[in-house]
Formats: sequence, C-alpha cells, structure tokens
Amino acid sequence: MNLISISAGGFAAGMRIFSLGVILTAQAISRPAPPADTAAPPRTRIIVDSDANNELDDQHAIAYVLLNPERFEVEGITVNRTAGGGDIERHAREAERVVRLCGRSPAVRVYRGASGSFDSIRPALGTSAFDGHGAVDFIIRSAHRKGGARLVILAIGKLTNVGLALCKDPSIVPRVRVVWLGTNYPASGEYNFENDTAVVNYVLGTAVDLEVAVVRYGDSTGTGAVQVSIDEIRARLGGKGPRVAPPVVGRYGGTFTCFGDYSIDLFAHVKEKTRSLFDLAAAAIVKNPRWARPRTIPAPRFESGRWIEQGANPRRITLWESYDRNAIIGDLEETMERATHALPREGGAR
Ligand SMILES: [Ca+2]
Repeated sequence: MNLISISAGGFAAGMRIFSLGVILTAQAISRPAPPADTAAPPRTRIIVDSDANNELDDQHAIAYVLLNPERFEVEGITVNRTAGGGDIERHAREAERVVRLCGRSPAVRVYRGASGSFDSIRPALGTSAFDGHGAVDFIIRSAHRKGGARLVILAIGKLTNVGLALCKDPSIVPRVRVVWLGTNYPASGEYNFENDTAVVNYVLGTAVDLEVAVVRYGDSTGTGAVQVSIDEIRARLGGKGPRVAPPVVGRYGGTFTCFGDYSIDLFAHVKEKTRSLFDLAAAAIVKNPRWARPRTIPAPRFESGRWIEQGANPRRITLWESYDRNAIIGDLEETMERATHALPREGGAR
C-alpha cells in the first residue's frame, strides 16, 4: 500500500511524487570539499518529533539519530498525527519499530502527541489530559532537565507539539533550538506546513531559535533534492544496522532484524523507484551544518495563502538550503555500517 496515495486530498504529498524526475539533476550539486573535522563536537541533546507513519523518510531520520550515539543524546521520540499516516497510535507504533530495530528499546521511549491542530487544542492546555499531552509535557520536562544542555527539537512533521509546548510553558523558549523540516518558502504549500498552518505563525511569533529545513519539491535548493533509489538503498544499506532479537514486525508485515533490511522493505512498498529523504536531510544538518547552507532572514508571516515578508522584523529565523546530497546519503551508509559492528547499548537487544 502506498501511503502517499491515501493521504488526505493528496495535496502536497502528491507534489513530492510529481517532482521526482525534475530534481534528479540536483544530485549533481557541486561545491568545494568541506574542511576535515579537527575535533569531536559535544553530543547534541535531542528529541525527534515525527509523524513516523506518514512516508518513509521519518524512519530514516529517527534511525540516523539513534545510530549516531557519539553525536546525539536522544531524550526520546515524540509523534504527531498528520493526514497521511493513520491515527496517533500508528505513528507511535512505527516510531517504536524503528527504536527496536536500532537496539535502543526500552531506553528510548516514544511519546504520543497531537492528533488535532494547535488552534483546536490550545484552549485545553490548562487541563491535564489535552490532546497530545504525553509528548508536549515530555518536551517541557526535557527542556528543563537539570544540568542538561540546550535541547534540540528536530521536528519532522507538523509543528503542533512544539507550538503547544512553547505556549504552555514559554519559559522553555531560551532552552530549546527548533529545527523544522517544512515549507516551500518563499513559495506556499508543503505537507508538514499544511497539516497545521496556524501553529507556524504562532512559532514564528515567539522568540524561539527556529531553523527551517525547506522542502521545495522540484527545486535543487531544498531537501527534496536528497533523493535515493531503492536500488541504491539495497546496495548501500542491505543487512546493515545492529542485529536485534526478537525480530521486529514491519508496518507492511514481514519480520526484520536490522534497520537496513526494513529500509529496503519501506522503499519496496512505494510505487516510485526513487524517493527523497527529506527528514533525514534535516537530521543530517544538525550533525554537520556544512551539509547545507544557512541563511538568516527576518521572520515572515503566512497570510491569505502566501508568505508576507516583514523586512523590518527584528525577529530572525534561519533557512537551510542547498543540501549536499552525496555527503548526507554517504553518511547514512557510514552510520549504518558502523552500527552493524557496534557494541550493544543500554537496554537494547542485539
Ligand atoms: Ca515526516
């Protein structure tokens, strides 16, 4: 079953498919080789906020973060429901599959977040059991963790959980950095954005450190350019990742003992031979910012179906553009290769 084909209205998700052929040329982006690392950077404390069951890119982003333990201190995974992936439980179960396939269960937990929209949930934030409270309250607790470094929230679905957390407890604003995969800015549209547009304006109106990894279907400057084919996935990831027991049942059935084989199965269940790993690209630039180009702009607003520039706005956000596709896919392969031979981690089976 192709999840893209059942997403509500097929709106922006369909655009991803339409544009695949156009952006093949994006893989040929050339740039000078980045300088070699001179020292290991500190681990980044991170939550991945995902609509894990929507397509197949969330799973790769989650696995990538989990399988880079020397770079990421993963606090947990939070999920939200977008139009294409079923109810919140299906998103949570898919995230949990990936955590198990990465040998990080039960140490890394999955927290259920918002099914509805920011505007519909916001009036209930003062109650204890509002829609999404599991994820929202976890984000707030993690941001405040005593002795913890600033928390990165890697948001790769709609922004609802993040907006609700900022709204419920504005004191977390200076304690978090939000990196969101979303928008086709400066063009309108995009799946994560359209799944809750109101929350984007809300977050833009806060002072939180906000970085946007743009999607831009069909354009070489967005995460859409980070494409990979099933043949390449098979060749580069097959059999790779920590070996886990018992085997994990996939979302399409079948059993898997490593994430590399599950990745192949995810690709085998979409009709296109080549797909973009949008969410992976967003995760990769948190690990290595040299794999895309940052640009700081005055925060715009979205009104009446289009972006409104606010040139005098002192509030700034960062856009990430022009992704180094080969470096990102290469690092996914290296990450998986390393994880294949790594020692088991806390609480995780091999
Ligand atoms: Ca996603």
